[in-house]
Amino acid sequence: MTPILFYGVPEGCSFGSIVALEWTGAPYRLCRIDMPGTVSSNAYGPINPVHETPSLMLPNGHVLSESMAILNHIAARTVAKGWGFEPKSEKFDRLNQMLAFLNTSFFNAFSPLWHVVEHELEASAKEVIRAYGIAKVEKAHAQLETLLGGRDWLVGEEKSLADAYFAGIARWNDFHQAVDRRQFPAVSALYDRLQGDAAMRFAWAIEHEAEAKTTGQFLGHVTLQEALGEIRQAA
Ligand SMILES: N[C@@H](CCC(=O)N[C@@H](CS)C(=O)NCC(=O)O)C(=O)O
Repeated sequence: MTPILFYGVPEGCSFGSIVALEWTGAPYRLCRIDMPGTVSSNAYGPINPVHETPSLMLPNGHVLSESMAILNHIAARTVAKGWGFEPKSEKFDRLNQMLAFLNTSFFNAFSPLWHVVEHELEASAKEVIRAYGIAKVEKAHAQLETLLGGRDWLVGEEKSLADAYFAGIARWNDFHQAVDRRQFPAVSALYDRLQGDAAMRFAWAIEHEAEAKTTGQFLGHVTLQEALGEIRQAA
């Protein structure tokens, strides 16, 4: 069976997994999951019991969740193409380090800002939580600037799956109007460099239901019901 990526909209961190699938070039399908509606529904439970996106249905019908696990799964299968690295190599460690930083410090820095958007709160509470969130986002950007050390890409001399994941989260800064990214020149340059990438434009178009031109092997969308049917059949 061709893998299916369950991606969340709007503004999902699944964006990086879509870009990773495009870059690495294996055939895949997509299943669109609205948040918070469909993702919290009972129907989605068999896909991911913790009700989050992304999730990836594998060729054997088993489902893998967590961005880090999905990106490492994709990387491990595309070592020959240069997307993954030999387990005892420096680049293997570096990719894991960057993915871990992005998945914890960078991702979580935005949590207070999402909380303000997603919950009804007193204006004074909103102000305090938003200020806390902005401070966290600023700190995470400063840390990433240090980790980049003036390099063009997060891992090595070429773009990697960490850059794909970065792009999907870094855009939340624009959504929340948190910090001026230009304060962090290497992070800002990385973000801008990625905007011109065909897979980034594809992922954006998919999310916005615009005309999307694959440069990988995207084979189309399936509904959640169709995906569940395939998973049941494979069990
Ligand atoms: N640790 C998980 C976090 C996934 C996560 O929080 N996904 C969000 C979208 S970025 C989600 O599905 N939220 C559910 C909701 O909004 O109800 C991962 O890295 O994949």
